[in-house]
Amino acid sequence: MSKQAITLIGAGPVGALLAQLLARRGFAVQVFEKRTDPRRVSFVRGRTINLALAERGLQALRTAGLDELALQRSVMMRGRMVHPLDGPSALQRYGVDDSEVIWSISRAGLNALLIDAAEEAGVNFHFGQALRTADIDTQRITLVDEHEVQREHQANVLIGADGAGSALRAAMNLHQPLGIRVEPLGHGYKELEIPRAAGADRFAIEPNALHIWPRGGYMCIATPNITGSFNVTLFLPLRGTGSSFETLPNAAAAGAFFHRDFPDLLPLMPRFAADYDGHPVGTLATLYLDQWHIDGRAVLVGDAAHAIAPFHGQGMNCGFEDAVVMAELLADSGVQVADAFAQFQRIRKPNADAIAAMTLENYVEMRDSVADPAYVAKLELGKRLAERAPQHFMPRYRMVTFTQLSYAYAYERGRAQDRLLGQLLNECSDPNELSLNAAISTLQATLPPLPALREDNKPDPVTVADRPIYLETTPSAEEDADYLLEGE
Ligand code: FAD
Ligand code: E0Q
Repeated sequence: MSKQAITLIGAGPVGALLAQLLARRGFAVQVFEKRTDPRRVSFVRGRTINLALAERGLQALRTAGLDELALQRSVMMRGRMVHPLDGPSALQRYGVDDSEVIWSISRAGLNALLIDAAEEAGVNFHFGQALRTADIDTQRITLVDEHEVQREHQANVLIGADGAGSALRAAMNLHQPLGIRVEPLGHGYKELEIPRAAGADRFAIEPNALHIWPRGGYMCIATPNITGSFNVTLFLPLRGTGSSFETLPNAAAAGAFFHRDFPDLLPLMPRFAADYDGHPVGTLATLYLDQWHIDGRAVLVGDAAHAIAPFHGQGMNCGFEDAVVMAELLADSGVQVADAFAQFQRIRKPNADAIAAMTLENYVEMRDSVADPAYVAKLELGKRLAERAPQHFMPRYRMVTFTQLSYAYAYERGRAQDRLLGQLLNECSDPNELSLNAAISTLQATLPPLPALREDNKPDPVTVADRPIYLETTPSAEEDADYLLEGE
């Protein structure tokens, strides 16, 4: 019996991972990738951005048997190191301890690892082959190489993992409007670098952190590389009379801006001028589609279906979840491909919408709210409730970053928790004055318990959209009551 053939467009992180998972499930997978083989080019400048790998992405890599390899190439980030304009920098831990950390990994390195693994599983890669057109009716696609030499290919099952600017999405949309909506953020980004330091230390600043220089309407971040250097990303409005890429078009103009707003960062970047003038401004947007697939013929995954802003570090993590769900659905032999695609959209779209929304909120929070006393009071009370009533309260950042609870659940639960915090603090503005016991009983009376915790203290995943959001297993009445009896 011949293996079912699948054609994938794009060998980015999501395409390469999905290709491997499908090949391991017995599919014959062909991948067409516009760029040259990332393993053969010695050094690609530009998009050597690091990615923050969190629990969801790591779990997908476990499924693929690649978690250890990925972690070996990563640098642990315990939290956000915030660098204010005046005053000392401070680490805000992401999790409760070192079991809750995220990992900085080079996009290129991770991509190469995924392609190697996919090839080993039997995937056939065709590099330097860009999708030009796709005729959904005849299921024929046209590909072009760098010399514009065309090639045709019959693709009966077509999966687009070709990123935010997806060519397959454009072709599908010609066949049947997908309801594409692009919401530009109005911000762009530029990649800079802190080189590896001389001497034994290697790292010029704390290696085990994601560094943030928040400045209101804009910010810089830096993430560590295993080699000792850091990738720095400047996020800045594209236009406007204030500080923007429009008013700071080149290093000559941007130098003074950095000198004024990032005085501790600028001296760490000896190649600032060359990087600023040499690297393009990337643009950022959120992408929504009503329809991710055309019956059983074509479907979109990862950024091609739902590109989001980068401010929660979840774009790739979300795309990796897509890949696991898609491979599982397609491998179910009792299900028609069209039903698998429909099911995929039904399961994943609410989650993609939720992380898109939470990411935009995280940006505003990071930029503005850290200084807002009402926000800080909520954060503080939330932390205490999470300590004292872990079955009933979990900070949203933790649900998103360190669990596999669905994004849709995290969004909904986060909103309910936030409303409750507002209510509690409304009644009593000083969180130190608030009776924690009373707050806990209100919490328990208002919100159902979180999904049950596994032995490793993490809640079980709630991945399927139509499963009840609140788990069947609830803590016993006695356990519940324990929280009420604990003293302050
Ligand atoms: P892509 O990575 O875009 O890959 C698409 C692939 O398709 C590419 O290889 C491309 O060459 C190929 N392709 C494109 N067009 C064609 C064509 N016509 N024919 C054939 N091939 C084609 N996510 C995180 O999880 N953590 C982070 O910390 C994080 N930080 C980010 C920071 C920034 C500044 C940005 C912009 C994004 C960040 N993201 C992060 C998001 C992450 O980069 C994306 O979600 C992820 O790369 C999506 O993977 P993908 O494989 O779907 O698409
Ligand atoms: C993370 C980890 C590009 C990027 C990636 C990230 C994060 C941020 C700010 C950015 C969010 C946070 N964050 O620190 O709240 O947790 O990935 Cl800008």
